[in-house]
Amino acid sequence: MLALHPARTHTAGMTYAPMKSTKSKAVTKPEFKPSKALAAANFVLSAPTPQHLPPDRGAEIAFAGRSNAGKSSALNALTGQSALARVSKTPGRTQQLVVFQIDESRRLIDLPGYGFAKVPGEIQEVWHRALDEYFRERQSLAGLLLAMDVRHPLTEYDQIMLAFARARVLPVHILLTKADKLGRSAATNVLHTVRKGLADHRAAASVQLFSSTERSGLDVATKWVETRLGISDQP
Ligand SMILES: Nc1nc2c(ncn2[C@@H]2O[C@H](COP(=O)(O)OP(=O)(O)OP(=O)(O)O)[C@@H](O)[C@H]2O)c(=O)[nH]1
Ligand SMILES: [Mg+2]
Repeated sequence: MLALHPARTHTAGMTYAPMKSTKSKAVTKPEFKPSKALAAANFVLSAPTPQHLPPDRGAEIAFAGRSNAGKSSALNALTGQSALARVSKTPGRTQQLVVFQIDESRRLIDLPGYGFAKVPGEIQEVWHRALDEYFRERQSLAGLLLAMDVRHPLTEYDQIMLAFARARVLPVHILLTKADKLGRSAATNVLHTVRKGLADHRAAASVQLFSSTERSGLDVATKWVETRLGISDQP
C-alpha cells in the first residue's frame, strides 16, 4: 500500500513566501501553440475506481500531486483547451480518475489530489485507495507528471510518490507549478534546491518551472509527455 493517508495535516516540505509580482498587468503571454497530438485530447470518462478505466493497453501519462497543486490547469495548458479538465480554487476539485484520449492508444489521466485536509476522512480514504491501486497495477502508466506548487515543493506526500515511482521504475517529471507566484530569482532558487533534494535522495526525476496562467514551461513539458507516449509530431 502506498500509505498516502497517514498524515492529514499540512506536510513538512519547504515553504516559500509569495512575492509581490512586479510585472505590469499589460504584459502579453508568450505565444504557445500546443502540439497537434495533445491538442486533440478529448474527454472519455471519469472513473471512480481503476476498474472503471478503459482497458489497460497502450500508454498513458498521469497528472499527480497534492490537492490544488495545479494538475488540471497543467493538463488544460498542455492541450491548449482551457476547459478540458475541471479547475477550481477549492482544493479537492478532481474527484475521480478523469480520462482524456489523445488517440486510440494514448491517454492523459487527471488524478484527484492527495493530502487535502478538508476532504472528509472517508472520502480521502476512498481516493487514496483508488490511487494506490492505480499506481501499483496500471501497466499502461508510462510516466508521472508530478505537480508541486513552487511555494511548497517536496512535501511528505510528494516524497512518497517519488519513492513509489522509483520502486516501479516509472519516469517522473516534476512541474514546479504557479511559478508566476514567485519572482524569477526566487523561483530559480527553488528549482535548484529541488534538483539538489532529488539528487540527495537519488530520485531520477527531471524538474522544471511551470506556470499555466503565464503559459511558461509548456514546451519542455510537452516534449516530456510526447516522448513518454512515443509521439513525434511537431506543433
Ligand atoms: N497563479 C497561478 N494559479 C494557478 C496556476 N495553476 C493553477 N492555478 C490555480 O490553482 C487552483 C487549483 O488549480 P487546479 O488545476 O484545479 O489544481 P488541481 O491540482 O487539479 O486541484 P485538485 O483537482 O483539487 O487536486 C486554481 O484556482 C487555479 O486557477 C498557475 O500556474 N498560476
Ligand atoms: Mg484537478
